[in-house]
Amino acid sequence: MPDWKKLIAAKTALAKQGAKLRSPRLVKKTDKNSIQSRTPPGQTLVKNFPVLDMGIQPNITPEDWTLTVFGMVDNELTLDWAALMDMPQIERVSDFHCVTRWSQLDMDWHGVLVSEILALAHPQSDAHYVTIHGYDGYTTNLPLSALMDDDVLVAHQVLGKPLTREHGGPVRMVVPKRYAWKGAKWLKGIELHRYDRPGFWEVRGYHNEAFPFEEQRFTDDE
Ligand SMILES: Nc1nc2c(c(=O)[nH]1)N[C@H]1C(S)=C(S)[C@@H](COP(=O)(O)O)O[C@H]1N2
Ligand SMILES: [Mo]
Repeated sequence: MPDWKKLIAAKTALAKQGAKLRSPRLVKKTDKNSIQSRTPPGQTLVKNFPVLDMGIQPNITPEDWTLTVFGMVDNELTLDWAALMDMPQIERVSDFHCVTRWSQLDMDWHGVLVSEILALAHPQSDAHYVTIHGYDGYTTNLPLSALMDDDVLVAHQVLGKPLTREHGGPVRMVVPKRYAWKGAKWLKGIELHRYDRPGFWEVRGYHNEAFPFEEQRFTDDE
């Protein structure tokens, strides 16, 4: 078993104090307004896609993988790899912002719109919040409406290749408008609720909304 207390303390310290990343290849600062305006306050651009998780990286093959949509839905469903591949495949290029203060721009995610998967499940009218579950036991929470955005994907490919295990392969979620902890790696379930239920980091003081341009890192960062 990993030493949870130690891991959590270390990660929280990293996010609070700023970037002491192991060896990020820092992107040269440019004068380009577009890049500057796309970089949230307190973030440093990187090009090397660091790995961030609790140190448990479940080994899920496409054959093993399923995604279940459950809770307040009229049509609870489980998709396997073949079912996911049968859905419309899209690409979305978006920016990735980790609360530990690195951002990587122009990530080319491939996958399926979460809104399309949710539509198949027929959310009940009083379902307003979701818990996203990972195979490592990780959870994170969002308003259901946040998953309807056109850039929110169940993704199986990035940077031109299938998602590696360390980055959440075979399938993860990406929610580009929020800090990256809102996107579960090794995606296993989407659970719909009437009321909000804080996830793994959210019960440990991370901000419930997590908008990077508002620097909503911790609950006390209003
Ligand atoms: N299942 C799961 N998903 C997770 C995490 C995790 O520990 N478990 N960590 C989150 C955090 S804090 C970040 S910053 C991103 C990092 O994704 P990456 O490792 O692909 O960079 O994954 C998020 N999704
Ligand atoms: Mo993170």
